[in-house]
Amino acid sequence: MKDTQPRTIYLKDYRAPEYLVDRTELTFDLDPYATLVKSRLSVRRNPDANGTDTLPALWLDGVDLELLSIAIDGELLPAHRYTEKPGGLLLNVDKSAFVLEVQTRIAPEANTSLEGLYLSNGMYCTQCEAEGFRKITFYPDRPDVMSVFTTTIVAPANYPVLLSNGNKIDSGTTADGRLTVTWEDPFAKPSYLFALVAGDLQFVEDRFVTCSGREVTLQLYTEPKNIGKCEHAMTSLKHSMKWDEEVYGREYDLDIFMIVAVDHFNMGAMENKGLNIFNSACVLASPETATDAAFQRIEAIVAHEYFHNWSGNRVTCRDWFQLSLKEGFTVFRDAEFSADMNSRAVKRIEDVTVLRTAQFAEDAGPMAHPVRPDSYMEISNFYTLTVYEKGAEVVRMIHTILGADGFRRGSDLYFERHDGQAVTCEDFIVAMEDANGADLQQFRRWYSQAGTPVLDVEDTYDMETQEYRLTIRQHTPDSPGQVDKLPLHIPVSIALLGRSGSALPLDSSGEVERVLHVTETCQEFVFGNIPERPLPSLLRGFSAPVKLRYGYSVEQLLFLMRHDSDPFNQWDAGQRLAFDALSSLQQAYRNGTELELPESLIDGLSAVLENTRLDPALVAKMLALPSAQELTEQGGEIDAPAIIAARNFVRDGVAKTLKPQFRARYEALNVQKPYCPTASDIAERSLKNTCLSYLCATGDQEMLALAEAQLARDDNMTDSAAALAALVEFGPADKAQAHLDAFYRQWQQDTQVVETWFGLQSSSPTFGTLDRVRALMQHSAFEFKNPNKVRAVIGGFAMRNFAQFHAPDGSGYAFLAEQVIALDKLNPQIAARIVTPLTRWRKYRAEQSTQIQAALKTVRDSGELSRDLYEVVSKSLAD
Ligand code: B3K
Ligand code: ZN
Repeated sequence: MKDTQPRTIYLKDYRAPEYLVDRTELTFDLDPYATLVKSRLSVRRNPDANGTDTLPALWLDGVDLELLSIAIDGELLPAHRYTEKPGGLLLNVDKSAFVLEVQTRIAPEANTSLEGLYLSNGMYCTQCEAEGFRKITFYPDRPDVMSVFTTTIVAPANYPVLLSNGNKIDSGTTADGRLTVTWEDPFAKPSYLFALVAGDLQFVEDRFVTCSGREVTLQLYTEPKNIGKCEHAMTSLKHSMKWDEEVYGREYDLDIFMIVAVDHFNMGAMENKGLNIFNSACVLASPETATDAAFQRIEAIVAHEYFHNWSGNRVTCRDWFQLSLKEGFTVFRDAEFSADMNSRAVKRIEDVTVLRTAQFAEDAGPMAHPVRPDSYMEISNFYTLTVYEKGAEVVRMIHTILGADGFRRGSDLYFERHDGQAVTCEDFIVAMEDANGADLQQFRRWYSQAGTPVLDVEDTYDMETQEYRLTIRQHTPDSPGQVDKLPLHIPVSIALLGRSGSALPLDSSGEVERVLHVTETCQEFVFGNIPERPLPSLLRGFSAPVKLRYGYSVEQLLFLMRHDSDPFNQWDAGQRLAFDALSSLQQAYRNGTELELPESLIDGLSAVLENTRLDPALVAKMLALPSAQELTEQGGEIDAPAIIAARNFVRDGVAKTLKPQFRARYEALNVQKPYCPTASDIAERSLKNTCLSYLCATGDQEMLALAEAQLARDDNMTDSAAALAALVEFGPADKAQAHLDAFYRQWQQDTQVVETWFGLQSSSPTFGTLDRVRALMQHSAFEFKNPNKVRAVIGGFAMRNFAQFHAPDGSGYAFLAEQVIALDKLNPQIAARIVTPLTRWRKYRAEQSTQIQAALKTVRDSGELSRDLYEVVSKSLAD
């Protein structure tokens, strides 16, 4: 642990930049160990900076750079004019406008943090968000300094593809035979959107004609071996471009849009202006190698990065506290896009599952922070589920409050008013208010208060007056640094179901669904002319990111599962039923009493399984029991063995009891047809494979043979991976190993499939033991410096293998601590993320809690930690 703590940065300390950079001209002379970077910056005093007439010193951020020279207006600066400090350079300035020239040397080959300029399989690439540009050259590396960039790249002839942002304006060969290309991006941008790529790449090309008739060239670059895996991303890109024109009126602005796939990448993708860089796993797909989930993820991420061109690039963030301004909004945009392209209900269910499983846990843990954080030590730690997913829910609530047309008026005004600016979440809300004459004063608290609000709902019905009353209480729990929270403005969408199952009219217009605006700590809503005691369908479509409590009986939940016209609530009723049953079973397990199958749940699932009118994808979602991870969010102390025992008991019971129905639906859906990633085909495969998994859970040889036959058919990765996963989880270990070996032999040349293969083993609750995980780390295809491999093997075990990670001897925790310590030396961002399961120690029962805390302390005491890891570990251990 460090003796001196990293500095905490506060939102309240924000100051406008002292200097602006109108133009940034860069030249890169590429070399793995000694890349020369020359920058020529047109600097001027910021007229809006608060300050005196005397010229302040100019601060330039810079990390891991070798400074070669500095000149102002062509004159080399003597050493007394500047001071090199940790994290940058302070320059004495005697003019209010000047040209600053800086030369630095960097070593991309030595850069394992994958931030700044680095090499991936011999390809040069960059990642600058949030603060990676300072690893390339000295610069005011903050998003409110926006500049027009020109970039020249010089490279040996074995790097024929040289890319940067904007339009290519020049290319040629130097006297010594090296290649040179110059790019210019006419749109002023912050340094975090800068990108450079150089390699021996191939590309596929397409075109898109925008709504105003301009033709845009679309190019997708990969290593030659992957060139056959680009079609889906290209199609997704064209769909995204069209959707953004139709739904938001946003047209693309450059003549070219490029995407590059790289194997070494810290996250999914990056929206660099005109030159998006993607993690290969989030862009490359073919039916033989990618699952349906991968196809849908690619469509969503391509859309997300493309949408950033407006929500993030044309209008960017003033400072990093405003990150959700671009991320929350863009996640909302991509979610709506995916909902329009696929099943809206299923997309919503998937997003809410992530939110309730992981974001709620974050909001209740030591790193809890508001959607707009007040402080941070390391901004990379704030690319969180709260900023992204809860941020998107906040935008969704604005959409619900203002309606689709009002929201569009607001977004039009926001883009028009702030085009070319670096702005704040407040500016976004003000645009929404101004365009609609709306008052979102109280709503703003969603940006500043952390924690998941809890709504307690009670109701009464008076047969005589035909009045139905709903009483809603809201409460937001304390979180680190925040107590006594104020009531929020919460839109709660509701309907009232009558005995027949249909929704009762709420007023004379026949309206059957209404958004209640909950703004008080305790509030009553009265509905007149309700002819019978209704059953409320609450928080329809999950209209707010809250925990809602209402004392539904088992019968009422079964009724909602059958009749609710809101598919989300239909699904959620089944989840509540399962949650209740599983929590009673956990209690029984602890008491040592015999476990009994919950008949009502079986009845509910049986009805769902036989309902051929429902979207098969929704049926698959309704059949899935809450994951072990979701069950940890039930409240109370987490008892890992009890969760596992209860869940396995119900799963096996459901499998055995409903085996004939699972078999029938499996057979009906198991038809041979060419693979197509359409919503309806994806839906059918998801139900088919859900049935297969239950069938294999019976352990019955005949059922395992169905999976073997499906694996042998081998015509698409969705079916192959599902069959293999079922065999690995439920079949005998020796056979599982044989299938895994054969699968590896077949796919060893394909990086993405090998990653799937790793993940499938390390996350298997039966097969993925710690010994096997350690063995996987010794496999020739495992690479500690590659985040995808680390996420697949170590992340698969620690984050998706609840049973093995929580082995009673604590070995899983000690293993994770050991890996985190090693990773921190190479890649702090990945280390700080993968440590997450250890940060939740307080939630577990006594012995586990002590073991997890001890593992975390091992990390803390292991020596000097990166700023990233220090922040997470110290906050998690703080009293
Ligand atoms: N904006 C990037 C995330 C950058 C993360 C930096 N640590 C990807 C995205 O959200 O679109
Ligand atoms: Zn984003």
